[in-house]
Amino acid sequence: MVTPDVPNLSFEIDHGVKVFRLKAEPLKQKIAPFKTIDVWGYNGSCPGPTIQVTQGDRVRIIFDNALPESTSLHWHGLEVPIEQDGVPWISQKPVAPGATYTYEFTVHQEGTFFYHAHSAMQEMIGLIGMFVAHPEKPYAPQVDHDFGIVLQEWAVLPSNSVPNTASMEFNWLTFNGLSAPAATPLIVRLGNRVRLRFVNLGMDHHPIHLHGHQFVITGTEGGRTPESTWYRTNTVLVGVAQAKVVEFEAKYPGAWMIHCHLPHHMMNSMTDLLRDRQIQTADTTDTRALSQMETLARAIGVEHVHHSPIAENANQVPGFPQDAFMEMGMDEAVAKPETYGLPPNWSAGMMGMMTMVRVLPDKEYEEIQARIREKKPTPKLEHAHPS
Ligand SMILES: [Cu+2]
Repeated sequence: MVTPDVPNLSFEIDHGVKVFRLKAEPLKQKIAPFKTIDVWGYNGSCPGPTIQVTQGDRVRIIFDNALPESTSLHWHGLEVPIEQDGVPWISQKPVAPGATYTYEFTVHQEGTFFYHAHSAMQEMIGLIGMFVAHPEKPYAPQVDHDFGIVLQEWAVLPSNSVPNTASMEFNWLTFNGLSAPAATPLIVRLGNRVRLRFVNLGMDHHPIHLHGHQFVITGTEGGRTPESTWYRTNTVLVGVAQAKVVEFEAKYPGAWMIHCHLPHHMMNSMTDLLRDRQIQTADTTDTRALSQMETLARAIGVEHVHHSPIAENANQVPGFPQDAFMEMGMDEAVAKPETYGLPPNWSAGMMGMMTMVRVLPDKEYEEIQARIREKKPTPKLEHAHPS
């Protein structure tokens, strides 16, 4: 199981116990090529590194608190003894800044869980990570690809870097700590069976939609669901504090979107764009204004602001513009082996809580896997600026 853009947490074995080390600390997180924010995470990552164990494992987590305030670790969904539950003052004393605390329990469950600070604002500034317990006996049918995705949302005003954790208005939405198009595409082989595990710790429920395929919901935060409950769908509501696991056969080749379908969650820095939109509305045919906007955009890593055609009389149409100036192509800024071979300006259509599953025939699949192994950069696109 892989969590794209997030590392796995390594462990050592001590007399049969899997020993993990987690450190909560403040971090700078580059959520988009032109946006770095201040978050709190674990071991240099937000969301924190993924813990993977096998059902039946005894685990010990040695936890260091490098935050400026007290915290604790809660094992969300896991049936642990009360003294391991990680709730300040109820099941333990808070872990003071600079202090170390050891958790230890046996994982008798299987499924998709997570760990997080049990303090509301700390959750909203990023203190969450995935905890996956693989079953003793593999699930049937077996999958060829298994991906984990943590859903988070941030309220960070333009020119600010510290999320407002008390806000109800979110303008940056991330999969595994990255907004589209920065999130790494999921690479799967045509004909393979794919599992996606979603975990949500935020203020909103996210209806996650997959293009071009039907999936079945095979698990929740409570573990595997019986096959008799599986039904075909293509959108799964991942509620706050929930995990949802879906599986599908990757039957159709292509770059298929996976995204939250809330319209405002399919945007980046919405407040920025709305402000810019008003400027543009003054005279959208003013090419000078547009080139100024392009220059500004390039300074922050955006290759161009928009390339979709606009009607001659656009300014006379009530409601214009809607999405005309939302496109922000940045293929080069987000290029990596997993984006190799996508059509020019692909990144212009990717924003917010969004990624894609690239279903690739053998030859293309092997080519990208080889590039990933060799860490080969994606060559500069010949038509990065389509006209
Ligand atoms: Cu959403």
